[in-house]
Amino acid sequence: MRRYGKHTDEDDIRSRPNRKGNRPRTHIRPKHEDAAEGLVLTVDRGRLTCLVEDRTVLAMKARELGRKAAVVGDRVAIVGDLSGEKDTLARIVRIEERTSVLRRTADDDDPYERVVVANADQLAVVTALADPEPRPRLIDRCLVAAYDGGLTPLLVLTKSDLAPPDKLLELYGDLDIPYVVTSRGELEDGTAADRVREQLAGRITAFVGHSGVGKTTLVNALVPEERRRSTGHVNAVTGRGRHTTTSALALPLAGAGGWVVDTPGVRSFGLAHVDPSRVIHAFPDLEPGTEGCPRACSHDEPDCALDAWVAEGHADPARLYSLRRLLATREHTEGD
Ligand SMILES: Nc1nc2c(ncn2[C@@H]2O[C@H](COP(=O)(O)OP(=O)(O)OP(=O)(O)O)[C@@H](O)[C@H]2O)c(=O)[nH]1
Ligand SMILES: [Mg+2]
Ligand SMILES: [Zn+2]
Repeated sequence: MRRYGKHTDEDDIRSRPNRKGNRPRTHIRPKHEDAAEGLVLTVDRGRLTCLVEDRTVLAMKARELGRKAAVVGDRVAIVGDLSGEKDTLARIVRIEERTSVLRRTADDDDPYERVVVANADQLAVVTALADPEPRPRLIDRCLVAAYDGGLTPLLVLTKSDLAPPDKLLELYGDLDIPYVVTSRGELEDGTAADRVREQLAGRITAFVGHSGVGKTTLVNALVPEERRRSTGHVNAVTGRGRHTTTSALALPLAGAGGWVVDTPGVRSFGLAHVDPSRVIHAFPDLEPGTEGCPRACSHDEPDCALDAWVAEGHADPARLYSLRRLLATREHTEGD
């Protein structure tokens, strides 16, 4: 009998106790102990599409949740009609604690922060090598948001049929971020999807980036059509006749498992909410060097202890340079 090791874990996942749910609701229970578990797949004007067992159920927020908003990726407790049939509407009565939050503000002076995706563990920062031109400042800002929110970044450089990736890769080399480069031809022969999929297996990955970089094209290459159809994609046609994504959508990856979350293109990525001490967690080689820093050090001021730490040979100066470049990106308002 197998007791320990990898296979046991997988068996455990498969044999998870049956979730409660789908029981008819006879009266309102104050604690909703009969609620089912749902996963928010997409949100459209107050209507949330949730995955409950193997059905997609349309739901709205219960009044008792107050101002708290459920976002894509949220695990929720859901009650009411869970049949998933047409014209039914269930209610979300609780949002479970999040393991991560990807946040942005509209710009840096905007105190109103929104959660883009909950519970993702990886952030794919998608950048076209041309059309539209790459904007390193926006990449830097996405990276800071990832580090701040507890997501590990992945660089996805698209449209290498239009321009080479070398300059950009050099800029990010010292950050040790995994990357994938894709092109039109590789999208068509399936190799792009295969390589990207390797980086996504078993993880929840949010795709972010400027409009038109190819996020949806890539997601479509990763997720078979019938899966996409069952969740219903939301998009609109731009003034120039191109389809653009208007709300975030989570889609399951077949085979290796995991989820991808396609999101609408962003112009900027406001970082008003970011705390430098959370960002430095992503630099384990530098973090111990901050012990000698003054309180609330910005890590980019004369008394910062990191200069001495690096001068003593504990870490690579290029890493400190990269960290400071990322932290400095918070001081600029626009995204490029
Ligand atoms: N040449 C080239 N074009 C690509 C590639 N990938 C995507 N495109 C094209 O780029 C355009 C935009 O692609 P989308 O996937 O809609 O971009 P998006 O990032 O989802 O855009 P938004 O939804 O507006 O944020 C489409 O016309 C795609 O066909 C690529 O590798 N090479
Ligand atoms: Mg899109
Ligand atoms: Zn410091």
